[in-house]
Amino acid sequence: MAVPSDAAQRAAQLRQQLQEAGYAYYVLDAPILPDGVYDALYRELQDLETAHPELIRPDSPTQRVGDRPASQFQSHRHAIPLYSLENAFDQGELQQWQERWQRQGQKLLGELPAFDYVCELKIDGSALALTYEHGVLTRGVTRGDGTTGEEITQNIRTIRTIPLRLAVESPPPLVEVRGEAFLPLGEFERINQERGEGGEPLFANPRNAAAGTLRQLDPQVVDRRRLEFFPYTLHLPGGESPLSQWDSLELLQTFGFRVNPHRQRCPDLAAVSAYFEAWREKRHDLPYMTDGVVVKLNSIPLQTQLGFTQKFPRWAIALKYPAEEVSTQVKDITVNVGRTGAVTPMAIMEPVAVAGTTVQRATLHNADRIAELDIRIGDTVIIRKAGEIIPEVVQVLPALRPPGTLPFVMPSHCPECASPLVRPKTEAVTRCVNRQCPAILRGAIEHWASRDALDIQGLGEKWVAQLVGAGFVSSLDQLYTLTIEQLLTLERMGQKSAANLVGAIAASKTQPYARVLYGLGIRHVGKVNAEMLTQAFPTVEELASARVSDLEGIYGIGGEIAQAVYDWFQAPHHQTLIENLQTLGLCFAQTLAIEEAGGKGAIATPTRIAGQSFVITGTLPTLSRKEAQALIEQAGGKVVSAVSSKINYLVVGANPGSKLTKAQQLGIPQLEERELRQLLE
Ligand code: 3B8
Repeated sequence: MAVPSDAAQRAAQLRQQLQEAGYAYYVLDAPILPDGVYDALYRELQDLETAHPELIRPDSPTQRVGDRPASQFQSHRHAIPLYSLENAFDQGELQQWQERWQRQGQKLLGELPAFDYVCELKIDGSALALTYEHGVLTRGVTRGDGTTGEEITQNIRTIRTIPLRLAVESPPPLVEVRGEAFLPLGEFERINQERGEGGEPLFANPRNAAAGTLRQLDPQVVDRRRLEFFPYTLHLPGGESPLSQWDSLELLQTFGFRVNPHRQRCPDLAAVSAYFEAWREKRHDLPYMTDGVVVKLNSIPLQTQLGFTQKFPRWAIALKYPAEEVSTQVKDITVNVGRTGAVTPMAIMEPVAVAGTTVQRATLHNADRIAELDIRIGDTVIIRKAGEIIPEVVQVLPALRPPGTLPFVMPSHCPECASPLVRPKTEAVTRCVNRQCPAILRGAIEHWASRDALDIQGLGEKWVAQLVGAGFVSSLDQLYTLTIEQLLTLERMGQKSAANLVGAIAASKTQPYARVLYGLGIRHVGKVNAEMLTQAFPTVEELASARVSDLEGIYGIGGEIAQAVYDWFQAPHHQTLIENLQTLGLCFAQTLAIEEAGGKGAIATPTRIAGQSFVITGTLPTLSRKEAQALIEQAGGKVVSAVSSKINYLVVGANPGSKLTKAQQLGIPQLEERELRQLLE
């Protein structure tokens, strides 16, 4: 069936409008359309393309995120090798580099032409080569070994600062752009937090995180980690290249790229040094990692004449800031069993200051890493605060090794429960798989009680260890049957703390479904995924009976997550746990209270407190009693004067009266004013 020409025209117009709006939003950071309008245009284009798939173009904004994960990546040989840069670590080495290229230049040209330099910040990410054919992005390849990389076009398309089509009327037939893909620091931290919550190993630094993300098989996962890109070279094979690096960067900007704004022309090395010094401290305020400055000869004809050595361009060099690394001694190597059973070796070191903090533990990641570096107790090691976040051991100094040390061997049995550890062939992680392992149980309870999960105040590491040690809690649901009497048998537990803890545990029953789901600690299910899962499956019954394919159908839930959720619900002991928690009154459904709006024409008002009753005691920090009561009533709740087992919450201020004691005895949840306000939001 032929596509109506007006549909084709409209689709072309929408593509153009969306491309311009996306450019304004992502590249210029100056939106020209309200989000709602953008979304409406986007949906219109999507609908047109669904009705007429012939209209889909690879440069359509709808084609940024593919829906089919790759099974593996293809190798691709670079038409022009991707060289890396030679490093200079001080002004002397920089000077030597200048002398070297000048000697070479004189040899080739007889005399030295006038020259200047361009300085760019050295972005600490992953190098990419992008190909545009007739203006359309057709290929994206990683650096790999410089000669051959991996074709990851599908992933690169998700990067919003990379144009799918060059923004010029008649683009050159073939354009190759090179640059650095990177994760902004905020994204890096967000991803690591989510990974921590999901029980996954953390990325050591933004560079590893960017490289790991680019090699993800599932483009939806890539899309959720907002990678960015700064271009730095432009090749026009068979065409006329710009005459200078400076002009190349300008042209890249015209093509619709976001070019790093902190570039600078420098007439000589004194100006280069001034630029380097100016950024030494200031770079820490940038939202991305930089580890130095790239100095390039500006003249491209001169670059071409100088060419490359075996490994590096002669016309460019990276002037690096000293890495934040220090040496210290390893006093011990211990292993830590996390809530997923993952066993992580840790070095315990002489405390040492690095990048502004004192550290005495460093992660050794896994057994392979220890074997690779051959780290032993007693060794002097170099540690780095990678990405200024997690310290890691980067090097052992064998010259300083004391006599009589032995290679470290990973324990074969769990240090907590003595059951044999397992290591799946395809993974670097060693795990304890004993469901009753106290370390796993403690981790699971701590996670359940944590602020973003059930937020049980007062239930920290110390009490969890005692509760598990005493055998009072061997599964999450048993928290809810703890009594004050039991708690009083624990070391250093007083009457007041015991009552508070029982109250706090009971209060957690009112937490919403998404927090409960997150609290269960299913692998890969962090806060964000928990929220998405509860939106898509409003009850736990629906979620528990979902097939992998149903789960994968949700935006942002990739194959790995879907499988993990499915597997979790298949385990009979997890089914029992859900049943028990449900019986205890924990929330396993999205709640929407229905409020009658004056009889006829009832409307649904989403409020969490409709019909619930409150008692207020003591003086609240900012609200008077009347004000607090008014707020509660506006939100559909009611305020009563007497504490009984029927009330839902006690709102507690300064100098509370006997109502507090009574509420504690009854296990009534308590709220401070701040928490009340959150509840009413
Ligand atoms: C030639 C030029 C490698 C690079 C280059 O920010 C070459 O220019 C290179 F063979 O790796 N990380 C930059 C960055 C990296 C390179 C570069 N310019 N700004 C960077």
